[in-house]
Amino acid sequence: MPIQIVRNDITKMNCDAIVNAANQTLLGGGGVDGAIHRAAGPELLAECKTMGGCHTGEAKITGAYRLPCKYVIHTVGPVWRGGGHHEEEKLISCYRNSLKLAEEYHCESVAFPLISAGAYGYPKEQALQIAVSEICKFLIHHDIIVYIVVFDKDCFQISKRLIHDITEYIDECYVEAHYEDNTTRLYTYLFDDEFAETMIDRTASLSLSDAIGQIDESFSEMLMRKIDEKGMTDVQCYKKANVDRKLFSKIRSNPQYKPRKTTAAAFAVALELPFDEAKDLLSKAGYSLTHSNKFDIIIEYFLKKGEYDIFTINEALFEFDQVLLG
Ligand code: AR6
Repeated sequence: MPIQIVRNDITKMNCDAIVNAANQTLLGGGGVDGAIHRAAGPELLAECKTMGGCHTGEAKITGAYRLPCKYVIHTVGPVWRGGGHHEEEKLISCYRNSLKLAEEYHCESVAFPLISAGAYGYPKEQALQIAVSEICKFLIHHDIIVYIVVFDKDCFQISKRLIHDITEYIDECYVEAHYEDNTTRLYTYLFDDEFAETMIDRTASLSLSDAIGQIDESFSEMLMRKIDEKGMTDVQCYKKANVDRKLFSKIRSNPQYKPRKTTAAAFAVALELPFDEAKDLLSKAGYSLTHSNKFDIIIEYFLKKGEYDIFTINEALFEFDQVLLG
C-alpha cells in the first residue's frame, strides 16, 4: 500500500526519511521534535544550527545521524488560531514541500507525524484529513511509500457521526445474522441442495474436459475488463485502490492470481462498483461478504452508501480494529 497509517513512535520508523514537526528556529523543542532530537543525538542540533531556521509551511532537510532513517525533513506547521489565518493553506504547504524534498533526495519511503496536531493545536481530524488528501494527490504521480505515524488512537477519530452510523449498521447486521443462524439454517441447506442439483444436471451432459473448459472469468480477467469498461487506466485504478505497482503487475500477468480479500475489496472500491458487482468481483477471488464479521459489514456499509473513498473506509476499518484495504 503506498499510504499507510501506523501507530508508532516516528523515531523507530525504518524508512528513508522521517518528517519533523519543528518550529521556526529548527533548534528543537517538545513533542515529536524533542523525540527526534533526542534519538538522533547532538549532531542533528549542530546541523540544524547551520540551516538559518525555516518559515511556516516550508521544509528543510538534514542528515538523520543516530536515527534508523537516512534523512530528517523539518517542516514548520501553522499554529491553530481558529482557522481564519490561512492555517489550512500553510499545513498543505508543509506536506507539499516535505514531499517535494523527499522526491529530490530520491526517498522511496517517508514517514509523517500529524503536523501541527499537538502543541500547535490544529484539530486532529482536520489535520488528518489534510495529511491524507495531500499525500494522496502526490501519490498519483509518484511511486513512494508514505506512512502517517500517530501515537494515539484519538488521531483517528473520524467524524463522530460516521462512527455512530457504522456502529448502528454493524449492530443491525449482527442481529440479522444471529436471527438467520437460529431460524433459517434449514432453508439455507435446502437452497444449497437445490443449487447443487442444478449444477449436477448442467454438468452431467458435458464431458469432463467440456466442463473444465467452462471455468469462469478469473479475478484478474474480470478486474482488467472492469478497468476498461470504466475507462480508467491501470495506474489510476491501482493508485485509487492503494495497491502498489508490483502487486498490480503480478495480478495483471497471472490470470489465476488469487489476491488477499483486502486487495480484492480495494479494487471493488477503486472501480466504484455497485454492491452486487463488488460481490461478484470478490467471489472471483473466492471471497464473500457476510454479516458475521465487522470487516465485511463495514465494506458493505460503504458500498451500499456509494462512498468510495478508500481512505475514509480505511479510517473506519482502523477505528473498528480491522485490517485495512489495499
Ligand atoms: N512519534 C509520532 N508522533 C508523535 C511523537 C512521536 N514520537 N510525539 C508526538 N507525536 P507536536 P506540532 C504526535 O506537538 O503540533 C514542538 O515543541 C503528537 O501526538 O510534536 O506541529 C516544536 O518544536 C501530535 O499528534 O507538533 C514546535 O514548537 C503530532 O505528533 C511545536 O511543538 C504533532 O505534535 C510543533 O507543534
